[in-house]
Amino acid sequence: MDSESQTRIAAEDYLDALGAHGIDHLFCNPGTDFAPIVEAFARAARTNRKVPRPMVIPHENAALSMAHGYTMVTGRPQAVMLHTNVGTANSINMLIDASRDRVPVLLTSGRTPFTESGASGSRSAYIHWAQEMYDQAGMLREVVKWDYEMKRGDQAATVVDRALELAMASPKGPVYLSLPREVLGEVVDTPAESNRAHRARPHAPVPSASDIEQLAEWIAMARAPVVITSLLGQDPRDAVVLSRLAERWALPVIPYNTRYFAISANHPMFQGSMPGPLLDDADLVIVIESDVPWMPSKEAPRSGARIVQIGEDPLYGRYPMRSFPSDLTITASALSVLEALEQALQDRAGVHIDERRARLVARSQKLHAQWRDEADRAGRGDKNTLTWLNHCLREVVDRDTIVINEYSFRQEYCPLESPGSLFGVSSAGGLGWGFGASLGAKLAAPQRQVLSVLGDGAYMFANPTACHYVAQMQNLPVLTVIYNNALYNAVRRATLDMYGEGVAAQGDGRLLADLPAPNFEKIVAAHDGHGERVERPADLPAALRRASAAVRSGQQALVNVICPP
Ligand SMILES: Cc1ncc(C[n+]2csc(CCOP(=O)(O)OP(=O)(O)O)c2C)c(N)n1
Repeated sequence: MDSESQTRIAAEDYLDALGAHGIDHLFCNPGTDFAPIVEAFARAARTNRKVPRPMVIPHENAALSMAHGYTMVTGRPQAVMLHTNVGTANSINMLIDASRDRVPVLLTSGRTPFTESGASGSRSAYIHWAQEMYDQAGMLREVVKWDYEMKRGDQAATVVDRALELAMASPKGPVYLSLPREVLGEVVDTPAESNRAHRARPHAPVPSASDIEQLAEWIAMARAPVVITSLLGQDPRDAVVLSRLAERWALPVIPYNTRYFAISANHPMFQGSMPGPLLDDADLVIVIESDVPWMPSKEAPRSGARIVQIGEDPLYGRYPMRSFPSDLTITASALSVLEALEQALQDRAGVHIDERRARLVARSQKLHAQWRDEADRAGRGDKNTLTWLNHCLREVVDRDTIVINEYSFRQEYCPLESPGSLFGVSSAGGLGWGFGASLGAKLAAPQRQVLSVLGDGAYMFANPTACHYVAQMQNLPVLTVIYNNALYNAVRRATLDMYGEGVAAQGDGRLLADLPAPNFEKIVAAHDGHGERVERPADLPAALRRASAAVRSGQQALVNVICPP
């Protein structure tokens, strides 16, 4: 027996367990609680054991959004380790985003040593007393599916099994594990190989035959159906089947606040991103994976319309209040419902299908003409606009590009073609996600161009220095395009919406919303990146092309597009 196997510590078992579960990365922001993890990584490097690759990410939100980005591209959960209560607290914004969008991640953090002296790993730094909490997981329990504190060193493998089986069970989501330093440092026996208990994982739910029959019947009879989606496309196969169904059955699709690619804007059944116009007339509203399918304070389906709610958790059991009506509620994965519907509809004839198709194709052509006109007009204007920015993105977006959207991307002006090519900020709207997610996506798909389109506010929430640093140090050249309206426009809109006749409206709702438009392009330059500031519409296409060329040659790039409101 060599000296290392005599002193094998629990942290080694723990890293082995992560490796055995196919976790490629441990995104870390370390502290004094990490000593056994550092030792275990050092030992693993000497023995070539399969363990995750540790990466230091200099802000916790960036670490978590990177894990999110990696998983949304690969489907495989990753692990994050942060420093005790303080590091964990810093990450909760991104944890809420992941939680609401059902992205599995194993979030872990050290727990300050519980022994004041006497054990290996006992408290040895001033902070170790003040960092202790009565219930460290309490601050995030509401947004994880499971939390646990490892109690003994010999638990490492079973605890990781348990964490990941729950993270991956439908509906997926983050889980949390705290790791006391003494426990990670415990000396454990050399593990017997392959003593792992077999644990078959459950599949996502599938629909009942009778529900599918009912829905197929309603689709066949409907005069004006509409499909509203938000999370559909999380599994890229969803979009392939939806596209076929929409084509065959003349089903208009509205990806409303979509976080994934559900359908291409070039598909004739893509009917814009707002449900309002079609909702007024619809007699069948099929909501697939959408927590908020319309804004009830402003619009609603007409009375008598049949409403169907479909999703892995169609009641959104973790949302305190949600009261969208439903005539048929199906707990099942989007893919299983779409595939079953395709089968069930095969032998039916649609009553209004020809009329429906003619009407929707004409509507689509009209919408496309409008969007083109808007873009033409925007290009002739004297200032950049959201429309022009999106239209110009066509210069650099190809079929292989991954687009990350934190507010400002619109397929209407820059249609995408490929399932798995679009990812948007969570329905929780915790800003600061996009930049880190783009780094995670690039790590997952190094051969693809990754473009994130961010508001200036969203960019600043991402701790941009930390993200540019990661792009540089980890060689992750991503393209960041900032829609810089020098404003928290969402804040301004909310003020004007509620107090349009109020005193705040006299200042155009800008109180607490106005921002300066700093030279963000100089921040990327500080990290050896390519940065450009674009004031005039005519200069934008070439600037984007230069930035994309820089990215393709391995340099991160940022285009600061000044879009005065
Ligand atoms: C972490 C976090 N803090 C605050 C907010 C509230 N908020 C919503 S939108 C917004 C403004 C975002 O600004 P920007 O990205 O520039 O987009 P714009 O509203 O100008 O389109 C803010 C502050 C939030 N969503 N998330």
